[in-house]
Amino acid sequence: MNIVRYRTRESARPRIGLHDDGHVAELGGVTSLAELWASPLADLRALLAGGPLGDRVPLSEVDLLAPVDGTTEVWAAGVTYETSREARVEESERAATIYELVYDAERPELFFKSVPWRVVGPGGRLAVRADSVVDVPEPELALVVNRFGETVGYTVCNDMSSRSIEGENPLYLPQAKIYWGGCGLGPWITPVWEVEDPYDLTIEMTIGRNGGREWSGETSTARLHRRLDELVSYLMRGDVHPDGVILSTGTCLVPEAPFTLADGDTVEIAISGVGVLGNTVVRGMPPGVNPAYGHATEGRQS
Ligand code: DO4
Ligand code: MG
Repeated sequence: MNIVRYRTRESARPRIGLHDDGHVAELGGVTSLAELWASPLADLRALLAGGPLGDRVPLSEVDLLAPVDGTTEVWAAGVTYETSREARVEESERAATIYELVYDAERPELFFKSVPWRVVGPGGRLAVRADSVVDVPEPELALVVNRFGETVGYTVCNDMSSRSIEGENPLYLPQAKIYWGGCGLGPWITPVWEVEDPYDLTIEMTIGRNGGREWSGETSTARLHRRLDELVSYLMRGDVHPDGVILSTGTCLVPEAPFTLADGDTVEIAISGVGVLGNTVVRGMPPGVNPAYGHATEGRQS
């Protein structure tokens, strides 16, 4: 069973529901995911077990939205796998040692990644920046953490990254990581009690180009260099997250240079026991995506 944020084809209203066995049913009385993350884990579990459900609708008849809303922020951890440390050292000639230092340090690297309205959901368009030359998707297990710091679920995150901008200077990290179309989440939230061992999940990524397979790789969360609760505890230190928070846990798959994403590529990330997130990639912001006009962007989900 998974928690979904979705729309029916008849109405623009985002709904919260449960997905099971290829069907979706609306969770009565719940209007946002954020309100679910304001409850303790035990109450969430009781609600999902006994909450009033609407009619079951085939999944194919609804549109899944990015599973994040309200003021729930998306954060991410960096250099939590050896592969990521090696990739950053390689791309960052002048500041390579900072990645080695953070890999071994007690305090993890945590960075702000996205506000909900900027997150791209399943099937949506992710982007690479027009002013970047080397870009990769980063397939990551993301934790859904409630306001009390309890991990209540898991989802798939694509932490899109500009390797050329970050590689030029690590102080450019926010520009390499936070931009229109730079964060994918979905397809839903799998409750924590449905995943037996989060340290034994397979993560697969396939990048398609011109109808063929351009790159693919597979790894496991068993290779994580940090404990998940340790990452959460640092995120909750000295801060509050009243609507909960999503914490992406870092990448272990980095397509080797000179690979770079191209306009029209597809990216599919599958995490065993959690779900599959599929998106297409555009280069730059398409015409019409202009916040100055108060326009909803592709990434804007509600
Ligand atoms: O240090 C920069 C970001 C690293 C990152 O996003 C990752 O390891 O997944
Ligand atoms: Mg990352």
